[in-house]
Amino acid sequence: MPRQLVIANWKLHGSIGQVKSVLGEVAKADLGANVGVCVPFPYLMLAKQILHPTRIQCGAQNVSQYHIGAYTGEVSAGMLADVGCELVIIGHSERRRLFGETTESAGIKMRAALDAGLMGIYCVGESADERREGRAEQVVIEQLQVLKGLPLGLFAVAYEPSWAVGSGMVASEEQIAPIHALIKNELDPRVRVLYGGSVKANNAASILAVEHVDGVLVGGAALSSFEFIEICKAAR
Ligand code: G2H
Repeated sequence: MPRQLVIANWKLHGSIGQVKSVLGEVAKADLGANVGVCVPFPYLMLAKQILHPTRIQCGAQNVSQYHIGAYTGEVSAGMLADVGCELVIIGHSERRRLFGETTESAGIKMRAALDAGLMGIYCVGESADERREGRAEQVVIEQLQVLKGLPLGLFAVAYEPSWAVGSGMVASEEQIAPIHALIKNELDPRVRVLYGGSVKANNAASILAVEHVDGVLVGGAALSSFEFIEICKAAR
């Protein structure tokens, strides 16, 4: 069985000092998992430089759907690859909710990322209302449609119910396992499916032990080298 993946999502956090101190510690640690760290754009080259001697991959948290041209403020997949990025998170619930990301635009970004040789981490997940209304499965299936036909092995899916994101409320095993199974059933059993939403050092082992969980996407806890290293060590 391939090793589980642990991906850090720093969101809008960090500074040169924090990147140096946290990633410096992470780079020195003996991590069993396949690990990636997604930092804000300005810190990508520094992160790459620090992580270069390790197997830890470096990634961004968004990418443009455009390749080149008059698109002020955009960063292309080719530019990410050019600075040594290997990963990019696409369609995170915060981008969908706060910045108008749609399933359609996220799908275009996934193709742009894969074309540039990046691994796409595509986020799906329902809101609290959608779960209450019994629509979690339907929402996730709709979000997955844009992945149909993409080459397996070049992307992973992160199931992040938005009510669990940054809230301290972790989805239960009974909520995680069926959605992960649904994602594999909808795409392919070999697609890696990560769980994201309030993963911490003290709950990582139990989440990583849930059936069909191939790894975790970690937000707040990834800003502490101690917590993040503990989470990586919990991976199989
Ligand atoms: C979910 C997760 C990382 P947190 O957004 O993508 O963040 O672990 O802070 O809930």
